[in-house]
Amino acid sequence: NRIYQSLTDRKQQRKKSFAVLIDPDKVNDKSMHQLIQLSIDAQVDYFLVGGSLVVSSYLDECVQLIKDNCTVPVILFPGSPSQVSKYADAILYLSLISGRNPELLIGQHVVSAPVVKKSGLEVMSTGYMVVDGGAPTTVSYISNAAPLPSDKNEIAMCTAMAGEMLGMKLIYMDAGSGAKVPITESMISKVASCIDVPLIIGGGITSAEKAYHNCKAGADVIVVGNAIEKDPSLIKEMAAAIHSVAITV
Ligand code: 1GP
Repeated sequence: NRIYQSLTDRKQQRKKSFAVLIDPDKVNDKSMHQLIQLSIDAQVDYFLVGGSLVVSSYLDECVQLIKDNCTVPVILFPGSPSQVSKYADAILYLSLISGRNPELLIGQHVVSAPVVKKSGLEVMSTGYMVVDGGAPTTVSYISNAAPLPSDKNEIAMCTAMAGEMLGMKLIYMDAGSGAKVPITESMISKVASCIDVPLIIGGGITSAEKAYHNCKAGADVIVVGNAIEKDPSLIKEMAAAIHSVAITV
């Protein structure tokens, strides 16, 4: 469990991590090379690869391209059971604990279990909480489950605690890709205060400042996808902001 160990080690050392999210549907070899170089230069900590849909067949190639060109660990963030690539280092084994759709709580896991097991990937059990991002996001629509209301910190806390006590090794709170409204710092700090496992935050983070404040509030890993797709030069700023938190706290 090399990747999970790195996440918990970093948390223990109060180091914040930056994960760049790559949606295989939205990249090609050329844009990937640029993204990889920028990520190496900025000392990005992880790549997350996946998307709600992934209609292309670029997943394996995309992961291999990263592995061939850098040492940044690649973690799969699958939107569906078909998004498994043996070339990655680890996989977020997501259970949508904010929703009440049994398919995404356990059903798809049953279907994908043999493939995931055979892949040899490091499997990280993750309590996935989709929080209302101000307008329907792809994940809130596709999941067919109501997102957690963005102002109900207590529900978020209880959900995260339940996930941790059920044995989940990570909690990922996500406002959804391209969310209009990212998760509030107050929700992040409340949730961070009641769990011990690493807390991943993503969805609608578009500035280094927001990333910084999320880390201050208690996020351990910041995931950014959309904003970087639009402006890859943000990688440098965001990484610097996120990594600066450990020094100042
Ligand atoms: C989505 O948390 C990720 O699942 C990242 O969201 O694309 O809005 O950065 P963005």
